[in-house]
Amino acid sequence: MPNRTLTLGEFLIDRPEEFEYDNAELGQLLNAIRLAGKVVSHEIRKAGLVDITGTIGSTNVQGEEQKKLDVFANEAFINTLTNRDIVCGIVSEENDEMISISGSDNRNRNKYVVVMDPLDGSSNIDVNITVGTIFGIYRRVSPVGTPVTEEDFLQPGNLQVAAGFIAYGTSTMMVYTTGNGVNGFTLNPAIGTYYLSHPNIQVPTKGNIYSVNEGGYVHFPQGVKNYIKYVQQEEEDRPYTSRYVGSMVADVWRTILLGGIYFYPPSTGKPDGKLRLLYECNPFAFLLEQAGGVATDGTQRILDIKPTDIHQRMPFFGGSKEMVEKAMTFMK
Ligand code: AHM
Ligand code: MG
Repeated sequence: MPNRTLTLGEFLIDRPEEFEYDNAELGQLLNAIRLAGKVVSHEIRKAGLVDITGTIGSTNVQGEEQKKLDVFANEAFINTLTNRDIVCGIVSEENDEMISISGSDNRNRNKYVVVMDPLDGSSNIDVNITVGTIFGIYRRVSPVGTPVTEEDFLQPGNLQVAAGFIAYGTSTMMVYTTGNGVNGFTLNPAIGTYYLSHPNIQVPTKGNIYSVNEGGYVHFPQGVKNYIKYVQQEEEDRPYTSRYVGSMVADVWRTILLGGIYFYPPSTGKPDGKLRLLYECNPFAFLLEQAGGVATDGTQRILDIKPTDIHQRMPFFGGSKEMVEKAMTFMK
């Protein structure tokens, strides 16, 4: 039986083995993220009650319309991390350029950079469906005390020191890894405390759910079409069940818990798919692998890809080991 009374705060203090180095600094950084998550959760719970779910008319770097809550979440995370003087730079889906944080003495001595999608799946807010914050944390490669550079963010995902997400669903949950397995915490909103609810999460090696936006079928490569036909065949344990929320946080979390495969393939209009390598694919790839799952772009391990652009897109196939490996045989 898991210890149901262990809080995230206690967990961070009790498990120094979670942090390979700089225990205190990385712990403080995760504390800042969990705090901003509470602020965003509180705001999201008011959606529909106040005039906050409409668009504000501006577009972000991908040319998509921003929602007010996207902007709120982006500011909540940036302000929390900046005010606590805990990182030297941030890349956010909502900001075209990387954010360089100068630090209290204009010589930023912080070691970490954060990549994040402050509110993923935000088109789902107006219809009361789960959205989430996705984050990845890296050690900077530029010297401490100098301004952050793009190279600090263009590191392969296998160099993440921590990654995770906060899901704002039927409950608010924070799930993260520092490379020592994956643990999930559920927020008790009455007292604002996250409790360890999902210790040492393991992805089943096989499941029976496939998750993809099949509306794009005609534009998928032949290998992806063939794989979709395969999962729909009446043979052995197939056809699989289809589930697609359209919020990566919800779709991948379900895949982690129940097993299955989630994919966002390339298509004729989107040769690199839709998902962003830095702050969508890599954090989930790290979580999946830490929980015994697999994440690839169809042919290679996501975590080994060296990014070339901070907002780069990448096809994504993640989930149960046996299922992702099977899907890859169709991509060859
Ligand atoms: P966003 O960052 O603009 O919200 O886009 C990412 C989201 C993912 O959460 C989700 O899996 C995907 O877009 C859904 O896209 P589509 O509507 O093309 O299926
Ligand atoms: Mg997103």
